Amino acid sequence: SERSDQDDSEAGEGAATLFERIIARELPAEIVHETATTIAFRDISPQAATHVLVVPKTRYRDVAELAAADPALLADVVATAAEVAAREGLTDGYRVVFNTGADAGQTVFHVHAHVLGGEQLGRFGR
Ligand code: DGP
Repeated sequence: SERSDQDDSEAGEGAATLFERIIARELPAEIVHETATTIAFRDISPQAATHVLVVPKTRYRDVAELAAADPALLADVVATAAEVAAREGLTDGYRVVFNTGADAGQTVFHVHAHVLGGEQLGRFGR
């Protein structure tokens, strides 16, 4: 049957998420960095001059679940974010954001860090 990506993301372990399909190269993305445990690619709808998503190759629904299950993998995600910032030339700083749940507007339930920079950023959300 027809199912959206968001439906897939809520379907448990059986269905591949959008980001799992990017990891598998089944969907195109502009990949900027990859490690054994993480992948980084440009956000399709950039909210800053530089906007890259860092995704662990193992799927957890959000950063809280990742932290509880595999803190070393969370550290890998943060280290990859720093490496991306260096590669992107974000020498004046950058922001790392994990949207978690509905009020934060999380839409893809495969944990990802947003790396934002390349300009002076506003102070947090509305
Ligand atoms: P959120 O779940 O709100 O933290 O953000 C999900 C982000 O994923 C959002 O900023 C847009 C981005 N996104 C959604 N679909 C695609 C896609 O197919 N390719 C890429 N590169 N980014 C996507």
